Amino acid sequence: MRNTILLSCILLFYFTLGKTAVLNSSLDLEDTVPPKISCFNYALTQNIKSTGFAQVFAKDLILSAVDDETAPEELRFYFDGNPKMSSKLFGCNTLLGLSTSAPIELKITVEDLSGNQAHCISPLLITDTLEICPSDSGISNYSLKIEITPYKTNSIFDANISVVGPNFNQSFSGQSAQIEFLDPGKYEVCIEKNDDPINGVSTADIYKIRRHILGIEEFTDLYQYIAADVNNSCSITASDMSEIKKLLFGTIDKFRHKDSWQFVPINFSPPNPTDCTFNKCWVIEIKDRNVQLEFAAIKIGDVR
Ligand SMILES: [Ca+2]
Ligand SMILES: [Ca+2]
Ligand SMILES: [Ca+2]
Repeated sequence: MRNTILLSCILLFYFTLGKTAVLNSSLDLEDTVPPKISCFNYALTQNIKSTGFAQVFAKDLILSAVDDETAPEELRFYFDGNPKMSSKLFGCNTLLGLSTSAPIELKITVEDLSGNQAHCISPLLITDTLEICPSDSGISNYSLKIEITPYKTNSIFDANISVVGPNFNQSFSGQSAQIEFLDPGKYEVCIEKNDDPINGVSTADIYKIRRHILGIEEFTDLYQYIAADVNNSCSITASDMSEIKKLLFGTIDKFRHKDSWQFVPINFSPPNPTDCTFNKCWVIEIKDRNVQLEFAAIKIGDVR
C-alpha cells in the first residue's frame, strides 16, 4: 500500500513536470503565423486636393486585418512590400494616360510584430473633380523620393520630413517620402527627429568612446564619430563621455547641443570626415524629373 502511494506520488510529480515543460515550450514558441488581410474588392476613390496631390495611407485601403498575436493597433501596413512606405502621394502625373474610370492596383502588406507578412491588392481610383490638374496632355510633374536608412539598426521610425520649394510646402512623418511637384527649381529638404535620446545609449558606449580617446581601439566608421560627438564640438573628448553620463544618470533629459538623431546625406553629398556640421536642412536644385535623395539616420550617443 505504501509502495503504491509512493509510486502514485512519483508518477504525479513527473506528470506535472511534463505538463509544465510542454507549457513552457509552447510559451517560448515564436509567432510564425502571418496576419490575415483582406482588401476591398471595389475601388475606393481619392480626389486630388487643392495642393495638387492626394495622399493615401496603406492602412486606410484595407477592409480588415487581424493577427493571432499582435494587437490591431500594432500591425504595420505599407505599400509595394517596402516597410518604409506607409503612405503614397499621387499628383497629376498619376492621371496621365489613365482613363477616368481606371483604378490603379496597389499592393498592401500587413506585418505583425514578429515580421510575418500577408498581402492583398487594393484598387484605388484617383480623381480630379476639382479640376486641379492642367487639362493639356503636356503636363509633367517632377518627382522627388526621400529615403532614410537607420545606421546600425533596422528599426522603423518617424522622422519629420519637410519639403519647401516654388509653390510647394509639405510635411510628412515617416522613413521615406515620395513627392511630386509641378515646378523645377530650388527645394529645401529638412529632416529631424528629436525624441527618445536614450535609445541605444548605455555605459558600453562610454566605454567604447574612452577606448577611442585613449587610442586603444579607434573608431572604424565615420558614423561613429558623428554619434560620439554628442556635444557638437567637432571633436571626441571626455566632455562627450560626461554628457552621455549625465543623460544616463538622469541629470539631463536630452543631449543639450544636438538632437537625438542626425541625418547625413549619402548619395548627393557623401559624408566627409572633416565636416562635422549638424545640418537639418539641405537645398537641392531640382532639374531632373526623377530625383532620389538618401540619408543615413545616426542615433547620437550610440557608437556600439
Ligand atoms: Ca502572427
Ligand atoms: Ca565632442
Ligand atoms: Ca549603444
